[in-house]
Amino acid sequence: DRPTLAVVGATGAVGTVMLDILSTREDVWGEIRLLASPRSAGRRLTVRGEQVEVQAISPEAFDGVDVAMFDVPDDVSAEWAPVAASRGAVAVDNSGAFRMDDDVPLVVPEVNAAAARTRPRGIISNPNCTTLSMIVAMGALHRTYGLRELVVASYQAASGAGQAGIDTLHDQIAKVAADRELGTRAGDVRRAVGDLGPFPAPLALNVVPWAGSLKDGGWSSEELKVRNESRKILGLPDLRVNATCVRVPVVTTHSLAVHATFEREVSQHEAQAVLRDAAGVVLCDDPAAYEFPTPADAVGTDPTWVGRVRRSLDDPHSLDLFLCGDNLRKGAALNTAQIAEVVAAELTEGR
Ligand code: 11C
Repeated sequence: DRPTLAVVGATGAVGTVMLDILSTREDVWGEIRLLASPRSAGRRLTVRGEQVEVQAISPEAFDGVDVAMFDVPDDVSAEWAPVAASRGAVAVDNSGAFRMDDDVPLVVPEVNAAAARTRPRGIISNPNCTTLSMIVAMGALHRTYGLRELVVASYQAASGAGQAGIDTLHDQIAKVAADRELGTRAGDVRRAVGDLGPFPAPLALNVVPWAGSLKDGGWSSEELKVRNESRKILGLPDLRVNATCVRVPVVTTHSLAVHATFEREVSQHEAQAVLRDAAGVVLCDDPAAYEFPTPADAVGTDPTWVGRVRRSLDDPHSLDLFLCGDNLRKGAALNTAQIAEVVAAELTEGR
């Protein structure tokens, strides 16, 4: 009598990782149903070692489903998550459609698992991958020191923009790889890469200080998500947050440089111990041995990797640190799966 799971959007960049995660984590599910747009219906995908045929999404497709995970664009979630909920499923949504709604919890199990129990609309939101790549570690430090302010610069991977982002980065790298003169004159890389794909500037041989859409005051939607979602997850509505979100030529794994200020005085060694002991966090911090997290080493793994932990030279209440997290795993599919497992445990308890 194990709960039935529906995965909506199993064919995208996050959905593909989701099927891998469902196939490798401890299995708490009965039936796993794969749902997608009519365009993808009929495809066969492998989950838990078995071929499952993708069904076209419809209201009836949610009948008998206990938990429905959504890895689809905002507008698709906005339409279908309420349908799933009206059919009796708990919707766990990885889009931005509901995250800031007061009656929808925004959940990171290591930080605020209990919030998942109060879901008046039957919808639970999964945070943005940039927020998720730092929030488990920042939650642990907050529990020890009391967080007051975050100043963040992100180094975001191409796959944050989905499969089109991955394909664009590889195509651009192929175009620039052979020409050793490139990167020496303004505009030469731009001319060489041609198609920019989902990015507003070349990503190969470059960094791009932009992700998301333009909001008031020159902020990007991504920067506001980091601020608003961190406040909601940590339960700190007045937390001061300034983020600058930057895209870098990395396929998968977001990194963040964080300057965090706390109520209490911090110590480097104590903060390292807090991070070492925190569930879901790996401390990788021995610069003398060149040990610090990098996307190339963290990709494909589940934890948040933290290194370069330093106490501010000018403020005993502040820490500086560098984090890496796989944006498709903890940043998206893994956290969604963890939330779904929290709900599954609750449903199984009640049976
Ligand atoms: C990026 N973080 O790296 C974005 C993608 O709100 O779930 C995810 C957008 C979101 O471009």
